[in-house]
Amino acid sequence: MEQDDTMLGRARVSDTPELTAYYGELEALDAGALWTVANDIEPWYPQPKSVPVLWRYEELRPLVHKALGMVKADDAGRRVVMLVNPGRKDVSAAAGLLYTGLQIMGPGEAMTAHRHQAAALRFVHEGTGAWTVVDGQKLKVGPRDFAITPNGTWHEHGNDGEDGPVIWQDGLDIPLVNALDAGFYEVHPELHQTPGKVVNSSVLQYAANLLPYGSERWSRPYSPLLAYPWEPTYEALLGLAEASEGSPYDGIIAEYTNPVTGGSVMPTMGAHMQLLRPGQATRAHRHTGSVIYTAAKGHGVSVIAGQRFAWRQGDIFCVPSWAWHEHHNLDQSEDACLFSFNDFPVMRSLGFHREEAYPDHDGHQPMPAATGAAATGAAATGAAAVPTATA
Ligand code: GTQ
Repeated sequence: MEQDDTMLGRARVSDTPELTAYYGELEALDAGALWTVANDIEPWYPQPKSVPVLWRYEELRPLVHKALGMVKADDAGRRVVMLVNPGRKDVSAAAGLLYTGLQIMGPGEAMTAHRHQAAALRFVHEGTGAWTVVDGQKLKVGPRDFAITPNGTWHEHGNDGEDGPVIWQDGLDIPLVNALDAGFYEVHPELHQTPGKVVNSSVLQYAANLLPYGSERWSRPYSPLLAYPWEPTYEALLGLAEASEGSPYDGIIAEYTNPVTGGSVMPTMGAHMQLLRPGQATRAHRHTGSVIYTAAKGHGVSVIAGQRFAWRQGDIFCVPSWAWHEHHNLDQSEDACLFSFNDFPVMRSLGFHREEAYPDHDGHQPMPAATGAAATGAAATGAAAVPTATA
């Protein structure tokens, strides 16, 4: 049955002069009548303010570079161009309660150390000299590597490459932490940590599906492995593609995990890498939780809430909570890979996780025209026809 707000059991009180006066009396006492807002604050299903958006790397990159010349790292703290969802400007979110941005560091630059309640993660777009020190562990990261900065850990970053700037993408749960009024921030008393001698020590310890001696004593709520290099990740996806069908909604998808628990890398944010086979078109589904995607390899189209977004390597796009979405690899010979991060751990731990399959059209949303009107100026248009084949 279609549900609407005129139903019995839903608020449906019409204004009268007496009621309007009454609402004024309540307001004067910092109170209000529930039935005037009930249908808004208890929607039938999620009503995100976030809209689907695609940010083109090609368009952002020159502006990210521009900041390098205009703002000193020491003055900016972090030199980052944020990606702001038109519906979430008030909280600086890219979607839902997730923040993302592109951080640029010039050759030889180093940022000071700080720590905060918000958790962070990094996905490297370009440059070979990036390093980060997280709780005293120096990590070197290159293109398509993924790294985490769990909440409360001291961290500082830099670029010791000689061949140009590093651009990496930051993902943080800042809007979530602020929504819960739980934010704290501290600058390191010495401005820098003293890193341990062994670079990438957690990567060296947690290799090849082996849990090292002593790992049973790891009791922190985040992964002891702090960086996940691209090469073994891609190898694993290729193996998975050979050995399994994968997900009808996401293709060959795997979650970056805490090796000790098998759970998400951090308590508030999870991350995945997925591979779409050549020509693959996934079925549409929707779920609670917001997702920020980055095209790590190849090119394709995603249909999000009925709108078409064409992406290529480096582009970033978001799927708001409960929005239908499906992904298409447009290339008939090359695979495509999408990195993504999400707030699923929060949804799961609070019992808010829900998911459903798109019921019609063989699991696909009606395909919008390639050059149709887009919801936001950043929406992609103009891609080639989407194949219907699935692997
Ligand atoms: O690297 O610590 O993009 O604290 C935003 C806030 C990066 C960071 C951001 C941050 C950081």
